Amino acid sequence: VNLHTTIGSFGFDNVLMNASGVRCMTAADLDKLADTVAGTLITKSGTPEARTGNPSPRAAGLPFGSINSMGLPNLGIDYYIDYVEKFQEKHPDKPIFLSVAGLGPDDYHVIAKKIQASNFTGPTEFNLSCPNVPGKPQIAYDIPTTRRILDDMFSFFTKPAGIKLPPYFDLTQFDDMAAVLNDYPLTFINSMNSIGNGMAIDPETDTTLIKPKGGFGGIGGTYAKPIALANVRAFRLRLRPEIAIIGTGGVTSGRDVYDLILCGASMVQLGTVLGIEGLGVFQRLTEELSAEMAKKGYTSISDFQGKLKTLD
Ligand code: RRO
Repeated sequence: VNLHTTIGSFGFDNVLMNASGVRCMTAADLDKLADTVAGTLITKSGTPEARTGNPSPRAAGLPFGSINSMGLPNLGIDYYIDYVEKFQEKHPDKPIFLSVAGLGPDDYHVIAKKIQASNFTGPTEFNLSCPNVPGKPQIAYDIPTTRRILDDMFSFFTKPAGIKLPPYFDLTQFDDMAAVLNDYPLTFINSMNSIGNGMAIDPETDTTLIKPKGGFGGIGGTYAKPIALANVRAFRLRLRPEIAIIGTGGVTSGRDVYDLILCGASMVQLGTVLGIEGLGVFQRLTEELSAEMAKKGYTSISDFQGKLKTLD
C-alpha cells in the first residue's frame, strides 16, 4: 500500500510524523526523527527568546496517556529557523514543519516577520493552544484575539501557514472557530493540542503528579482519542476543502491512525505514544496502518480519507 499524502502543495511519503513538543527540542533530536520512516518532522514550538520552561517534575505517564506542563521550554525561534533552513537544503524531498508559539498576541507578529524574512519556504505551524504557561490563556479559546492575530499576520505573511488548535467541546465552538479560519489563506490546521488543565494524583502521597500550576497539565494519549476524532471530523465538515487537517490525539495503534484519516486528517501526528515508546513507533504504526488498509482492500490514503460513515 501507498501512504503518500499532501498538505497544500507539499507531498509526504508517509502520513505519520511527530507532534510538536515530543523528541524535537534539539538538532540532535530532530536529526533522529528525520532518520525514521516518518513522512516528515516538526520542531518544538520556538518563542522569540529561548526558555527553560516550568520546574520539574513537569510530565508524567498515566494509565491511558500522559500529563504535561512543560511550559514551552525551547531553544528560541532563531535556532529553529536556522535548523529548518539547513534541513530544506539537505532534504528537498522532505518538507519540514516549523512550529512557533507566542507568550501573548504581540509575539506572533515578531515571529511571523522573522519567518517571512528567512529563507525557509516550508510550512509553519502557529501554536495558538499551549495550555501550560502560568498566567497565559490558550489563545485559540479567545475568538476575537485569534482573529486579531490572523488579521495582522496575513497582512504581510505570504508563506504556507497553519494553526495548532486546542480541543473544542461544543458544536457552536466549531461553528465559530471554523468561520474565523475560513476567512484566512491557511494551508492547514492541526487538531488537536493536549486537553488543557487536567489533573493526576499519586495515591501513595496524595500529591499531584506534576509540580507546575498546582498540578494542572495537558492530557494526551488514549484519553484524548474520542475528542481528537470529533475535533477532526467537526472541522473537516466546516472548513474550506483547501484547508488540510493534521490529526493529532490518542494514537497508539494503526487503527487509531486510520480512524483520524477517516474523520478527514491528511496527516497524523504522534505525541504521547512517541514520548513513551520512542522512535520505533513510526515503523510499528506504518506496518499496522498498512495492514489495516490491506484488510479493507485499500491501496492509498485517498481511498478512505474523510469517508467516515454515520448511522443517519
Ligand atoms: O511546552 C508545553 O508545555 C506544551 C505546549 Br507549548 C503545547 O502546545 N502543548 C503541550 O501539551 N505542552
